Amino acid sequence: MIVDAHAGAHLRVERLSLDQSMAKHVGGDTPFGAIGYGTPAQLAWMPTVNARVLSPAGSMADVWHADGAATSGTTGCVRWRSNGHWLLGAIDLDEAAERQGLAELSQRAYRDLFATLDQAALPHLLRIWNYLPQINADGGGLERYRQFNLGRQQAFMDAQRAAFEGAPAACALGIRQGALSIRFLAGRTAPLPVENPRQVSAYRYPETYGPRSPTFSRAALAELGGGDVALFISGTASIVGHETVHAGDVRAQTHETLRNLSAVLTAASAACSAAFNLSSLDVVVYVRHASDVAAVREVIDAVVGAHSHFALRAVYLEADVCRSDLLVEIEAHAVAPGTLHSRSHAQA
Ligand code: 3EB
Repeated sequence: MIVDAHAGAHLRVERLSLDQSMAKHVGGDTPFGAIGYGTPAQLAWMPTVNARVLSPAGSMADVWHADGAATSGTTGCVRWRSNGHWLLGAIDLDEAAERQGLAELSQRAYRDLFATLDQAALPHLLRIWNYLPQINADGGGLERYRQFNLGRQQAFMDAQRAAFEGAPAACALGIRQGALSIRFLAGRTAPLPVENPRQVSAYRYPETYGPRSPTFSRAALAELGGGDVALFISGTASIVGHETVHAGDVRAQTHETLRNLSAVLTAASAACSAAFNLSSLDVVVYVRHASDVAAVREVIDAVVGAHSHFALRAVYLEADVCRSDLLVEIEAHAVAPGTLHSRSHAQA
């Protein structure tokens, strides 16, 4: 019997409106998975990001496609979907119902996340999306984002996962209410982490930002099969070194964030043969104050181009950023043909 060892090995992604993604579902097979922005909460194959969409196109989804039979299951608090090559997972944990504080809940969420990867024999995290209710609120003497960082880093260390160099690409945003929500994508081969030379690595932030540092790399490059390379850029904000710059000025923060995105792109481009550029990124723009959207959009249009893929396909969401002085944060992904350079080459 001839078995096609490559069936399902190629992962693709497309950004669609909610209507377009539902048509994919009804018209044929269920897509491998999706992450919806402001989409209905009950779609099992499309875990939602529970934030208000501020862009005119309304609810959107990043829909992931992979051939081969996908199976769904749960491991602890994780709901997952996998075809044996790739795994998309979702965690939604309500603090009140679970009667656990945010640090403990985050640690448990990540413990179950790693158990899911072990069980599926898909050890490598490509990207994690974290959403915390009331991220900047005090949680008994420690800001809730800092509590999350405590539990997350502890779980990485308990699972003997890289909590510093080699941590996955991620974002962490505040939602008004609801559950602690974590979405993640994993696969068979290790991504190549990328840092931003303009910024101190987040896992090396000084203790003034909390007792345990955030566990993420600025970006990661991953081979998606079919000769494609994905670039996952973590949440990126107006931080230079380790300090927030342009507090109170959303336009200047947007300019600085775009400079940081460009710097990450340059670093990523040196580590692979794929051609990535700013104007072709699929971005999510998180804005703390909905009233700032017009100003953020003006800066993006001026710097990147009003008719760029970046500007036209951007999803704007109302969300709190992890430092109370940050007003805007942008995350991105892109896929292009190419291969990764070896680790030693990338770090040379
Ligand atoms: C920053 O650069 C902004 O805790 O996973 C960005 C991306 C941020 C990911 C995380 C936090 C995280 O520190 C905040």
